[in-house]
Amino acid sequence: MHFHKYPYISNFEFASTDAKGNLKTSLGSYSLKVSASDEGIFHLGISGKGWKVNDSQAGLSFKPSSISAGPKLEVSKNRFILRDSDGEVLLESAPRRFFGQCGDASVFEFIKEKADAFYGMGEKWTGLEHSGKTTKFWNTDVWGDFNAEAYVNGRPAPDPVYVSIPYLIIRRRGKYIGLLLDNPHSTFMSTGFKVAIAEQMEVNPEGELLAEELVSKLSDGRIHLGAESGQPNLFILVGPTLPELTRKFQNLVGTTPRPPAWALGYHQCRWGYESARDLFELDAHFTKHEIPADGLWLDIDYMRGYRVFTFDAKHFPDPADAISKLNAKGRRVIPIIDPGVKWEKGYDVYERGRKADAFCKNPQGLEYIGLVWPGQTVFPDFSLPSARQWWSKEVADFASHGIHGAWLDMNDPSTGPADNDQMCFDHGKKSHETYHNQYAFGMAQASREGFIKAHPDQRPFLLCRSGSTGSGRHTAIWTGDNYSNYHHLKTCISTTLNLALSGIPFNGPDAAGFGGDTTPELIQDWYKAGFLFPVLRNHSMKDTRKQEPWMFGPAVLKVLRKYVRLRYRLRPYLYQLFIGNELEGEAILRPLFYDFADTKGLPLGKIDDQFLVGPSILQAPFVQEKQTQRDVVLPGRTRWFDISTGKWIDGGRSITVKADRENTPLYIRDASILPLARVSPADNTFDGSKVDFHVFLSRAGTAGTEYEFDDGLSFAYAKGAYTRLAIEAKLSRNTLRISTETLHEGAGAPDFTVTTTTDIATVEINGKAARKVKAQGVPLGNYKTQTWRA
Ligand code: NBV
Repeated sequence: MHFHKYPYISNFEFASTDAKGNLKTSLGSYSLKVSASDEGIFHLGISGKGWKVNDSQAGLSFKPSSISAGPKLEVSKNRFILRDSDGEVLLESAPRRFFGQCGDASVFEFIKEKADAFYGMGEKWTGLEHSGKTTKFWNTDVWGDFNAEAYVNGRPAPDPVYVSIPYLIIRRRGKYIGLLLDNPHSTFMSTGFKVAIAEQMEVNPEGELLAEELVSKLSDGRIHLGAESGQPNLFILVGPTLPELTRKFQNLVGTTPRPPAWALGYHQCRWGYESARDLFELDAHFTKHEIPADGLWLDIDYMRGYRVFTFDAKHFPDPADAISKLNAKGRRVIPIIDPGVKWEKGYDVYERGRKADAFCKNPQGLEYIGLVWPGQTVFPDFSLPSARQWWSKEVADFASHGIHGAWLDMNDPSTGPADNDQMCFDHGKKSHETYHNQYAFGMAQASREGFIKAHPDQRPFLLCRSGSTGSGRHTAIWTGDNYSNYHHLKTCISTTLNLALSGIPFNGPDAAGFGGDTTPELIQDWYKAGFLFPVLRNHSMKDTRKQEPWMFGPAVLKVLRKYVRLRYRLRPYLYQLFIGNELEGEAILRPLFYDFADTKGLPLGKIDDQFLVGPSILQAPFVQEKQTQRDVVLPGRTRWFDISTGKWIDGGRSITVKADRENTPLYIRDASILPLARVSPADNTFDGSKVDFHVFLSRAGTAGTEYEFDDGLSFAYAKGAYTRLAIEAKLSRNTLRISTETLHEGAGAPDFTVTTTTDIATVEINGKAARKVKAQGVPLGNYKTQTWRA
């Protein structure tokens, strides 16, 4: 597989349309089916010789209907035209350049406009905005497939990486359009086709060599979305706003089921944690240093000779006993699970898999063998329902040790030095390419089923390396093997934002870098930047400098602890964002332009070192080495509350802030109500019913939100065991009036306090004077507050 070479557009023959709407090329006639759903999503399916079936496992929720209102799509007379409901052309092709074929390969072409901006594309390490890029979608094992300069320093950034989601977001004239290729094969995209050969000659999309003066005229170029093989299936979504587009896209690919609250806690991992002793030691450290923590992770060394679903007896004489003791201390144990099964006669997991005919075959019909941690290994064929069934049973047996989550690694799939081309699917009948990008999806799906089988009343937490369209329904994703340096700290922001816009809101990087040695400065900056990322896991590679929070002396420990505690204080807010994704498809972390429009002189589309955590929190962390000050864009016609100073700042402008060891630039949007946990600083227990509503109102006016809680653990919420209330806060003069309305009460009544920032003389809660009480929980920032209760 070439990562840096792409099907060349001049080799494609562009199809014509006939009277019946079929597409014709010299290879034959292809049927084109255009359908639309009520939500304004269009599907274009092309089938015929060579493209008979869609091999996608994404399982999209698309219900065609006969809409009359909303956007309109016409594909006829050799052209593609998409119009908005008001008739404005949103996207179009040039005449007879809409769909091209080159053997098994296919491409869709659209005219690009000069001011277009591009986002999404799943996991990309190449920045936030994707203009002028040509990129492939093929899951890689980054350290195995690229050289060190690329994966350490991003020169050039490795591409493609672990997750393949061929979804392109176009921002055009203030509107947002989404294009998704529902094709699991190797796909590609380019956003502004302009090929230069040795920087001498330029070629336009039609393949003619251009004179200098023509190049600039045509540099608007074209947009291409194509595949090297597989049935062409394109979904077209019209926002028109980015939140609407994201909600539509999330509902199409499936939202992320609400995780257990402990998954949103702090996680400690390292390649090298291998035994019960290691985990008890970690637990003792967290207790001693009063850092709340939920997850203790085990890397490959806990296994017996790297055999999946085993424990080394020396390290874990009684795994269930050790795990239950740790669970009793409030810690969860999350072991790594690799897909490779040791190819060994007598090893029970291998024998059962073989009996179930669950392993991938090579073209000879023999078990495909790769070379990974356990030595020679076979690989489950997750394309087969029967193999997924077998795997989920193995997972369920393993989970019965008291395990409620797993770390799913190496599912790119990584087969070591063995080329995975020969790894075929469906009993050897389907090429590797058909399921390569979906391998991790199938593994996550089967693993989730296994956990639910073992613990039907508990939500599992899975963290997976690779993935594809829809993976978010089964698992969270961590962004693979990064490095302890500022390049990775900065780029993890754009990577996580684009993943969030591509249907994987539950993601995050290894904090403070996997490879290389972190430094006291870097780890502090990393925690300050990343403490509210959906996944917060400290992970590092064997033989690198140890990076547990207490490894850098008391001053650094103090800073790291402060941010972990703040995460726990804000966990109910994060939990709301996850509920918002599950129910509505709302993004969790978002770029500034998700909630705010550009204002004069303040374009937001390229800001890649700031982000929003839900609608109310804006972060602008220090992500450059030795940076002493930075500019912060405060968007919108609103005010922002600076938690470091307790001052309100007008939005719609950029300010300069100075670096400060203990503080990070973090702002709360005016008219927000943040639900906070009322827990003591080191406490990691979750009780959503005990909440503190922190009201941010800069002047007379109203703030409102909804708050939902459940047991944070089971599926009972799906049967109604949740409580949801609407909260409104009205400030006039210096009286704050809080009113709550219960929208649903399935998890008992909430016990809430209210925290205010300003010199408010009186607070009324549901019509009665509230009394001042002592605050519970760490302060959000350096400003005075007052807590009240009914
Ligand atoms: O299991 C060892 C590592 C793991 O720590 C890392 O997080 C994974 O991304 N694993 C890769 C396999 C070996 C990497 C060189």
